[in-house]
Amino acid sequence: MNLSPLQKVRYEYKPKLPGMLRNGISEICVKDGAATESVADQDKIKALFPNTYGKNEITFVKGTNTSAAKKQVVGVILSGGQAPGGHNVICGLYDALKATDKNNVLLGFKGGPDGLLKDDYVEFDDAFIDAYRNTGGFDIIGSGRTKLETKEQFDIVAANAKKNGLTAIVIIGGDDSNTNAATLAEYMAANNTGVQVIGCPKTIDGDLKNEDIEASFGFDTATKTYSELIGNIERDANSAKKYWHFIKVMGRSASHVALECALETQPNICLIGEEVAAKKMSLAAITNYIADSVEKRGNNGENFGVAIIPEGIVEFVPEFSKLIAEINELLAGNKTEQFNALPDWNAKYDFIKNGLSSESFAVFDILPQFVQQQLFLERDPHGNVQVSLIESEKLFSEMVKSELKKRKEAGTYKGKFGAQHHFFGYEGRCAFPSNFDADYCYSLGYNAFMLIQYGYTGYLSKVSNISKPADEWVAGGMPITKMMNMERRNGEDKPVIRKALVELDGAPFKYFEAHREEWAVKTSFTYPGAIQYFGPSEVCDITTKTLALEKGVN
Ligand code: FBP
Repeated sequence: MNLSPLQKVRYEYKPKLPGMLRNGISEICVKDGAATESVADQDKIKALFPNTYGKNEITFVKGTNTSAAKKQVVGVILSGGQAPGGHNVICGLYDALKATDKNNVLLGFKGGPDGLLKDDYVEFDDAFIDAYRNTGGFDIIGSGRTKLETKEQFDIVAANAKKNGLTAIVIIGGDDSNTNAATLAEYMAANNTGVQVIGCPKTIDGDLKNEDIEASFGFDTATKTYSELIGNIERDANSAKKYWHFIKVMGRSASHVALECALETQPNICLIGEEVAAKKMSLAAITNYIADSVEKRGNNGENFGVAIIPEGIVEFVPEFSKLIAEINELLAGNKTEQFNALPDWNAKYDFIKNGLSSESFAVFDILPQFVQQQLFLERDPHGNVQVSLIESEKLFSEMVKSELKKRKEAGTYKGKFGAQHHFFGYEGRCAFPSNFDADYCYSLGYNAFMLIQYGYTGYLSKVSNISKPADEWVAGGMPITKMMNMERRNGEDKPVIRKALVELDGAPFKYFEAHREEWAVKTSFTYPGAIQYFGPSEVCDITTKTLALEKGVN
């Protein structure tokens, strides 16, 4: 393998463990915490998870290790979208497993949940693991998005687990994957398989968190990577003084990534989906909000700026969600073929006009034609519009352009408007993990093995107090059912982990709200620069602004 200089030296990095896990395996014991309840719908969740519901939170503390000696054969999967640090979760898991007993075995199932279903795995050894320490990506075993939810699937996983002598399975994933982990844990317990299931909180989106899980891994590195790029663009904008940059950032649903990037770079505009939904903002209202900033800055001679748009924004605009729902209906069944057979866009436009309600058609009609057509081009496997493919950064810049034209004609806007568009998503998901993510992920993996060794199942590996230096981190476990509630999915009530959206009364949003009016008019950009791996702590160990504000630390 060709190694870059950074890759070579990152292999040598020794991730930091929480203080209480540093004394060696023989010095780790369990302190029981309080019993837990699900975040909502307690009776229903309890009834669905009779073997794993209501268990105690636990913390690991220094003391004699009282876990029973037992050969462990652990299977691990990476599930869902890539997030920086995934390799280190596996490295931490491997190191704790081998430090406990060198005869223990770690199997990596390939391609996400499919690996468990197809019994497709590799057995890790030192040389294999050493080639992935402190590196980005999920290429060690790959990932996948197959949902593990049916009894048939669980039967197959149980049979493969039995065949390989698995004592535990670790699922490294986001809210959907950890919902699967909870359901699989319950199945394994109900069927006395002896297989424990432990989850690890992953997702760059930052929406898998609660008072115990302070951050999902990957959020730190991904937002620092996007913020570096946004800062560079801000500096370019401030140098050339001729473009407005519309930058969409990943985050399928929640706007945590956009908010963190805004706190790090102080752009002129950042939309927050959760606020758009709470205020029931229309597309026109959002357009006017951005156009006001462009107008004021243009009239001050500053014909440039930066606007951050969260990937999931359009689904938070009530009128747009309604339009999408009507389009899904309009093209249901064989009507897609009928639509596609129409000779040209004019005929299609008439079909749409006749099929939509007058309110939804009014929304459709103000969209730029490329978005109108995009809505009818791309469908997901269920025949629905693929909202994530809508180029919302272009949508808003086009709408702002038309609005500014009107303002120019009315004589209120005197500036010039030229736009550039960017989408930052995949650029950040496989970056070399920051020191924080390298340490946090290694600790999550190491800790996951301690949970296995002490016999827990249906738990999420939990490392908290993470806004402080690693020696003050607290390691333990939280029953996954604590995060669950009932939600409607495909016409059925299902137990799922509740997604943590941006809280509009939370400190990160409040800080942004208090400053955004000034940022909208006055150039206030900040340039975070690249992630630093070596050097003084004040540049190498910067906590995300989100976590710092939530925890009240600077
Ligand atoms: P997870 O929730 O699985 O961590 O994935 C999040 C994410 O990175 C989103 O930000 C993005 O919308 C999506 O994955 C992209 O998915 P894909 O890799 O399938 O294109």
